Amino acid sequence: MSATLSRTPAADGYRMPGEFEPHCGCWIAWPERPDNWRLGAKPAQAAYAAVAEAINASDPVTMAVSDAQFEHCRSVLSPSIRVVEISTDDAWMRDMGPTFLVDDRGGRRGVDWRFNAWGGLHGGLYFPWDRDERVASKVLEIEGAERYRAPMVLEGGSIHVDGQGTVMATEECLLNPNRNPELSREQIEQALFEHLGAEKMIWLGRGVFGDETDGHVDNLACFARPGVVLLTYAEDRSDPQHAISADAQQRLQAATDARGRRLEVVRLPSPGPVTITEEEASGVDAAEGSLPRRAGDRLTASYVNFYPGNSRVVFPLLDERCDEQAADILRRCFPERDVVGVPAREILLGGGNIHCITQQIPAARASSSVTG
Ligand code: KQY
Repeated sequence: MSATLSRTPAADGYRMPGEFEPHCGCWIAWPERPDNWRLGAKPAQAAYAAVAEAINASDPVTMAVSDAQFEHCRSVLSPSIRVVEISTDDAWMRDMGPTFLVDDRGGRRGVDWRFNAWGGLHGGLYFPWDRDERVASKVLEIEGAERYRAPMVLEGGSIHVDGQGTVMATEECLLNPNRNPELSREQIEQALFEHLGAEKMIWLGRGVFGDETDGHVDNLACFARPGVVLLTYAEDRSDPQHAISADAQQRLQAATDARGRRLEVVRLPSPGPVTITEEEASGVDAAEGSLPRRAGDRLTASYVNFYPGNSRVVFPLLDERCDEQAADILRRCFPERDVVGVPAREILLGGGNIHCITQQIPAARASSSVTG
């Protein structure tokens, strides 16, 4: 394992940029485990490959894959996608991967958070998770980026930043005793500020109804740019998601960001409810310690779970009754980018979506005042 930096990113002048800022690449990991992905992960692999190709047209993609799947993965993906061998336990690069940071001198480093598979032995989604735990340091090694080892459990999908000092997360996830039971709310905020180069926290309450990650913010809300938040919103008052979205909207409208701005909230439709079919459930292998998949269970479908690439926004197609409406809203939020939908049901069946399986590398840029 590579050496770690001894100070904190904030002390060294590093910050996590907003995801809507320019990228120089994107990492994804190849799905394989049959107790999370139906039919030996073959349909999920096709869906991941489609996402990788869609993003690669905008941001160069690197795919992490096991030795066992290397040749197959290499043969499926375009030659311009880099394929590297890394052992993983599953395929959620957002959560096990590093959080990349930049400074204003053209530097790029990364945070390697502790990972416990979304709750460890108290509600976590599988055991063991030691290969996932080592992924962030390997990615940073390959990217030639120095590493900060954070003293807390955190998944990348549980935070969003505006790149200008504001962090957004849910209480359901970050304050869950299955992540950092020894840390108070204030200590968690402080650790986030030190590792993301931020100074203002916006706490939302619960994440999307039934989210097996304990309510990651990346299914509920994200920054489209500083001052503008996209929020998944269920209009149907009888849907349990309605109260969750309404509460999030209220909190966002009452908040100001790190620069003192009020936030504009843009609603994205809530698809579905989307549920798992008998055929889909029966294709997943049962295994001790893995989350069972049952016919009729509601899936955590959300259009907020998109990837904002440099020239295209890649978003999940989830419900043909509202896919086009979601695309229109995203086009209005990102008028300079193409908005490209990719069929994402197979990723959703595994418990997440396009944002959860990706990890952007921000472009490193020296600001002119530093370079003179
Ligand atoms: O959505 C995510 N960020 C990860 C979901 C993990 C699901 C494992 N079954």
